[in-house]
Amino acid sequence: MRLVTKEKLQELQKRSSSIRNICIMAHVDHGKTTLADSLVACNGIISSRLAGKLRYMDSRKDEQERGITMKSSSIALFHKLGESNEFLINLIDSPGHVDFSSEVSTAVRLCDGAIVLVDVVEGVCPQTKVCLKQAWEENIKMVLVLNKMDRLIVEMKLTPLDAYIHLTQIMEQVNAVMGEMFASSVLGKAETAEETEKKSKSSSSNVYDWSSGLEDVDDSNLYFSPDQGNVIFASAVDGWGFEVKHFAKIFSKKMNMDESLLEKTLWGDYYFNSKTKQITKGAQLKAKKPLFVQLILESLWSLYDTVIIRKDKEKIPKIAESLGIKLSPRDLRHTDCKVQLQALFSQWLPLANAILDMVCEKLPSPLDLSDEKVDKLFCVPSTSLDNLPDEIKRLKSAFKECSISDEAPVTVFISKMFPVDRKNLPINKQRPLTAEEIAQRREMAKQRHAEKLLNLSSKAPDESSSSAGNASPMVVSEGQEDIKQEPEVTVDDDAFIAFARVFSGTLKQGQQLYVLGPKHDPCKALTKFRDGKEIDPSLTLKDLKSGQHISVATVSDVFLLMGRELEVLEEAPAGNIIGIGGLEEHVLKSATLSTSIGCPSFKESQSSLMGEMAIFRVAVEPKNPSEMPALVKGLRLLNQADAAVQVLVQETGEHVLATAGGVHLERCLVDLRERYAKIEINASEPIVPFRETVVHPPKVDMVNEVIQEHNTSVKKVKEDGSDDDGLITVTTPNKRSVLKIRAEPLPENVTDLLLKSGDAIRAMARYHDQRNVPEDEARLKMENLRLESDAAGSEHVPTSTLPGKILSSVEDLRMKLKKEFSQAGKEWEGAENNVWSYGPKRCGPNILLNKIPNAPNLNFWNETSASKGISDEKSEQLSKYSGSFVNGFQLATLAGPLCEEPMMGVCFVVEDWTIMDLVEDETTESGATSMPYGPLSGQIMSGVKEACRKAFQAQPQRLMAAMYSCSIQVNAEVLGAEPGINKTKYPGVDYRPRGKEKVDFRKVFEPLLYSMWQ
Ligand SMILES: Nc1nc2c(ncn2[C@@H]2O[C@H](COP(=O)(O)OP(=O)(O)OP(=O)(O)O)[C@@H](O)[C@H]2O)c(=O)[nH]1
Ligand SMILES: [Mg+2]
Repeated sequence: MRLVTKEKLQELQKRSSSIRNICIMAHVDHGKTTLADSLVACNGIISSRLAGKLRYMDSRKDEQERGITMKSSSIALFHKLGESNEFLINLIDSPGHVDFSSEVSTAVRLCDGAIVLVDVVEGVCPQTKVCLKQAWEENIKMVLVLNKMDRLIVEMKLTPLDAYIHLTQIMEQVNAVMGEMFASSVLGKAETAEETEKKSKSSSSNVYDWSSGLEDVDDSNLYFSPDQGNVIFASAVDGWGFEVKHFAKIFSKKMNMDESLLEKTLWGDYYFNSKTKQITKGAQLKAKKPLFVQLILESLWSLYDTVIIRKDKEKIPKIAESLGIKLSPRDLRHTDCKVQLQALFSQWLPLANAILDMVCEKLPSPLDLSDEKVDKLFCVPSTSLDNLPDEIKRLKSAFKECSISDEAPVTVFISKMFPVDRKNLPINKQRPLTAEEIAQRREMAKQRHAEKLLNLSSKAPDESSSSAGNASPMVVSEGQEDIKQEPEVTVDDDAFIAFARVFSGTLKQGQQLYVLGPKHDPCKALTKFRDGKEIDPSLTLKDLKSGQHISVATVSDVFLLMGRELEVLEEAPAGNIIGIGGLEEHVLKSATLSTSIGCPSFKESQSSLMGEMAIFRVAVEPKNPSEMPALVKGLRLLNQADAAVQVLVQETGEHVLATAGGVHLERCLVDLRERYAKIEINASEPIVPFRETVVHPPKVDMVNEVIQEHNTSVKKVKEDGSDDDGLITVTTPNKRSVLKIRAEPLPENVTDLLLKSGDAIRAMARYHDQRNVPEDEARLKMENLRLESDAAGSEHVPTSTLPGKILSSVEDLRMKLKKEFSQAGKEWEGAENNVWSYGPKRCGPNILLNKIPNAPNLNFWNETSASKGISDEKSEQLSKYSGSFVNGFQLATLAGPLCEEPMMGVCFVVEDWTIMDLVEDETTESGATSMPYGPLSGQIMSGVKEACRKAFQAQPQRLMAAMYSCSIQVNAEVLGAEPGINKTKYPGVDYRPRGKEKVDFRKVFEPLLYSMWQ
C-alpha cells in the first residue's frame, strides 16, 4: 500500500528547497530500472519482495518483454532524512540504449541532479561517457552508484582485495572522463578570454603567461570519491547499498574512533596499525589490507559466502543477531537463499535509504540553479544578456528565484509529449472508493440480498429468476444520487500529455498561457505586442504560418507523474516535474509556456537536433492501400510522441520513417501498428543514406603503375564546356552572364569540421536571412561581424546589437577553418576568407569558394557589405544576383548527379563570373520581361546548378556509404571461438589487449548497409 498520500506530496511541492528533480542515467543494462524499483518500493508503491523483479518504471509491454527501457518516465517519491527533514523527489528513469539517447536528453533537461550508475564488472562503457557528458553540458550535478557489486563476489569470484583494486580502477575511469570534460571546458574558456584580452589590450607587455588556467580553477567538487560522500556501492538486484559514511558510524563506536576521521580514511590507501592502534597511510607499500577491505568488503564477502555460496542456513540466525537484525521465521524457512540474503540486507544496508539520503544531501534543489544554467536556458538569441528589456529581466529573476507566488510570471518548459491511453487518464478511471462509500455499498448489497430472498419466497421460481436478474440495476438506480456514476469511456485513442517542469510561478488548471515555439524571439514579440497586436486565441499549431511562433493554450489538466499512473492536481508550483494535459493541438515535441510573451523559448535540447542522427530509414506503407489516411495520421502522432523520429515524404510519395537505430525502429513500428495507425503496415528494407563526393584523380592505375601525365586527360575543351582540369564554363541562355566553376575535394578535416559546426553556420545563415534592416544599418552590423583574424593588430570590438553567441561561435569556426586549411597545403591557404556559402541547406559540408577577380564582397562572413574601395559597378551588379548564384549552388549540393543524394566534402571554386550590360526590360523586378528566357536571376540559378553538376562530373566521382561502428568486449578465452565476427570479412576489426584481466577490445567498422537487420 502506498505510504504517502497525494496531499502530503502536494504540500511538499510548495517547498522548493525540499524538492529534488533527478534522473538515473547509465549504459544499457547497468541496472537503472532495477534500482528505481527499490526506491519505488520504499514508498510502498510496489511490494519490496517484487523490487528488482517487477521493473515498475518499464510500463510498456515491449519494455517488459525485451527487458530494456525505451521511454523515460517520472515518479514522485517521498523521503525523510533524519527525524524531520521531508523531501519530494521527482525521479526519472531513463533508457540506456543508444537508440533512445533522445529520451535521456529530454529527461536531463528537466533535472537538477543525476544518479550515474556503473556496472562494476563492465566498467565505463560508451553510453556511460555519453551520460556523463550530457549531464555535464546541462550543468547537472551527479552522484555515482557502483552497481552489481554482487557480481564481483559470485560471478568473478574476486577476493576482497582484488575487488578493491578493481573498484579503484573503475573510479579512476569515471574520474578520467570528468577530468577530460573539465579540462576542455576550462581551456576553452581560457582560450576565449585570452583572445578577447589580446584584442582589447595593447601589446605593451612582453610577458607571456604560459599557464593554461587549469591550475587556478577549483576542481575539488568535480570528482567522485567515497570520502566526499558522492559514491555508493550497491547491488540493486539484492537491494543493498552503502556510503562509507554508514560504516564510519558503526566502526567509530566499535573502535572508539572519531567518525569524521573514519569517513576520510575508510576509502583509500589507509590501514589499521594494530600495534599503535592507529590508522596509518601506506597500506599498499606495507602490503597491508586497506581499511575498506578489512572493515567493509570482507564482511560482505563472508555474508555472501555463507548465504549464497555455501548455503549455510544454520549460520544465518547468528549473522542476523550479530548485525542486530531480526529475521521473520518465514524468511528463515524459505528455500531460496536469495530471499534470505535480501531479507538480511534490506535491514542492514537498505539501498533506497542510502540512495535517497545521498540524493537529498548532495544534489541541489530547484532553488540552487547555477547562473550558468539560467543563462543557458534563458538565452535570447538576438540580444546580448546586458541588453535584455526590463520585462525579460524580471522574468529571469523570477526564474532564478524559482518564485512560486501567485503574482510571479509562470514559465514552464515542455521537453516532450508522451501518449497516454485515454482510458487510463484519471478522469476516466474508476476512483478508489472511500470508506463511507464502501459501507454504503455494503448496505445496499445487503438490501438487495434481502429483497432477493423475499422475492424467492413470494414468487414462482421462473419469475423470481428473471426479476433477480433485474434487481441489481433497479437498486443501483434507486441509490443513484449517492453514488457517482463512472463516466463511460468510449474513446479509445491516446491523449498526449506534456512532460514538463514549472520553472517559475504556479501553474493552475484552466490557466491560459502563451505557447512559444523554438524560434520565438521575445524582443521582436514584445515590440509587436506593444504596437497593439494580439495573438488570436483560436490559433493552433497547424494554423501558424511561417514566422508565427506563438499561440495561446488553456491548460486543461495538471498531473502528478507517478510512473504508470497520473494523478490530478489543481496546481503545480515552480520547481516541480509534472504532466500537462490539453496541449496536443499546440505543442509538437517541445515548447515553452509562459504568461508573458517576453519569455524566451528555451534552447532546443540536443534531442531536437537528433533528426540529424536519424539515419536508419525505412519506407512504410499500409498493407491495404485504402488505409493510407490512417497511416498518415499514425505517422503524425508518432512524430509528436518521439523526439528522435523523423517522418518524411519522398518526392515519389513514399512515406519514410527515419529512426535512430534497429531497436528504435522496431518500437516505432509496433507503436504505429498497435497504437497510432492501428493498421497492418509493410516496412521496406532499410534505406541507407548515401552521400556524393569527388576525389583527387588517381596517381596509380589498377595494377599500381604510375599514370603518365599524357594519359590522364586530353588537352582540349570538351563538349560539356570543361577544359582539361575540370573548369566548367556556362553561359546563361540570354548570353548576358558567364560563369566558370571547378569542383575540388575538400580536405577531410575541413569536411569533418563543417559537419560538427552545423549549428554555428546555421545560426549565421539565419541571421543573414533575418536582417530586414535598411542597408546602411546592415552594413554597419556586418562590418562588426567582419572578423579580421589575419590582420594583425586590428581591433575587433563587437557592438552590443550583435548576437554575442553567434559572433563567438562564428569567430571560433573561422579560426578553426583557417587552421585546417593552412594544414591542408599551400593551395588551400587563406581559403577560409573566400567562403561564399555552405551547402546544402546553407549549412552543409560543401563550400562555394569565391575566386572571382575583384569581387571580394561576395563573402559568407561579410555577405553584403562592399569592401572599401571596390564598390565598383561590376561588384555591385554581382552582389545583386549573389542570392541567385548561392541558390543554384544549394540546389546542386542538395541532390548530386550520381543518384540525387546530397553532396559531401565538395568545394566549388568560382573562378570567374561576369554580367554584361543589361537591357533595361530584362532587369525588371517582377520578372516580366520581353525576353524569351525569363528573368536573369532564374537563368543564373539554373546556370550555376548546371555548372556545379558538370564540374562535379568532370572529377572522379564517388558514392559514400554510412559506416557502422561497434565496440565489442569479450573475454580472451572466447576470442577465437566467437562466431559472429570474422576477421577476413571485417578487416576493420581492431584487436587490443586490455590489461591483466585479459579482456580484448574490438572495434568493428562495416558499412551500415550490411549491418542492418543482421
Ligand atoms: N547481478 C546483478 N544483476 C543486476 C543488478 N542490477 C540489475 N541487474 C540485472 O541487470 C539487468 C538489467 O537491469 P535493468 O534494471 O533493466 O537495467 P537498465 O539499466 O534499466 O537497462 P536499460 O533501461 O535497458 O538501459 C537485469 O537482468 C537485472 O536483473 C545487480 O545489482 N546485480
Ligand atoms: Mg531500464
